[in-house]
Amino acid sequence: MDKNLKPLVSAIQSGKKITFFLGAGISTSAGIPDFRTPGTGLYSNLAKFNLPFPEAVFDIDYFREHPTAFYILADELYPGKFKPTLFHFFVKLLENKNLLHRVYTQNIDTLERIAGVNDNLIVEVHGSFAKNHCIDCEKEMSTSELKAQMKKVSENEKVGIPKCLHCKGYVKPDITFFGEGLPQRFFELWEEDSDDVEVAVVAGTSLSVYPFASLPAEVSKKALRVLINQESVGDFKASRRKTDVLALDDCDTIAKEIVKLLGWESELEELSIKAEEKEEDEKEEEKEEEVKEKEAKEEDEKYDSGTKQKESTDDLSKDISKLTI
Ligand code: CNA
Repeated sequence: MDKNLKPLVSAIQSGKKITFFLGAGISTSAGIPDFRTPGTGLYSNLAKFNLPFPEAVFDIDYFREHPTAFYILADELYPGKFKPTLFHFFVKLLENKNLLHRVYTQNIDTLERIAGVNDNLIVEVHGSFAKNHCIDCEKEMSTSELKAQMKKVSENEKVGIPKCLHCKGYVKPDITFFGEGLPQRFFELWEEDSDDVEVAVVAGTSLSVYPFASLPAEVSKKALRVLINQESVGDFKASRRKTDVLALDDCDTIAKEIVKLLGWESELEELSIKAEEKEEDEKEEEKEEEVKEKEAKEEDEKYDSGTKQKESTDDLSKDISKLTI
């Protein structure tokens, strides 16, 4: 095992900024399967969908005809169910130290944001679940409407398929499918950043989806490149540079080692505790909101039935008065 982390630690200590290139492997310890790990990866577990080929679940042409497979998967993976990993907090810690240049992530789980990394520093190269659009008329649908429609399950369906309120076309979250273009923000920022990468940390990715997979090869020869992954991949395998650092192990384990070498362990722990507290507060607020909504609904219903009762009493007294007259 090659885990010579010293060059990376020295670069961090000398104030060099890190640019991350991330993939599904940094989120597996959160309970989200990656694509390609044999046995546990999503592609090994797609048999239940009877797909013509595994990638079809994220293929725009297949989605147009058969949106259910994607929505069953989306229901399982929808953000909100998962917590950031130690690796995500490591990224956040670097931001706090003003040592984070940018995070290019292929992940659609938004765990970088949930860990608190500033939106401006994140480039979600393959989009995310943050917004949704109709695939026909391109009108936006709010996430609350999308989630409500996913919950509207009819017979024989596991998940509702959201349809556009304007044209009834299928709606999908803005995650980039095979056959779609990448977000403009990616091209703009990579144009700006590509010459400025001092330290490139590539983590948890098989580097097999292009154009993302070619980014590590595009960074300057002067930059230090580090691969943190279970296996050697992409340009690190095909065109390894003399100065490359390969840390072939679990992402969290390596992040822990780096943080230990930097003496930042208590700060990392504090970050995850704070995030946990924040999450609990948010859950508490959500619960309070639900109770308030329920009370307001009950109040409305009481009012409605009171009005109805009054109306029927009024009707009755009218009838009685009619009778007496
Ligand atoms: P991939 O092709 O499944 O590769 C994952 C890589 O990570 C493999 O090389 C694994 O060996 C490695 N790996 C897995 N677990 C660990 C770990 N704990 N520590 C270190 N290495 C590990 O996934 P890529 O990200 O390369 O593929 C790009 C796809 C995956 C993008 O389009 C994503 O949208 C898509 N994806 C995202 C998520 C997510 O958002 N969490 C989940 C699944 C797939």
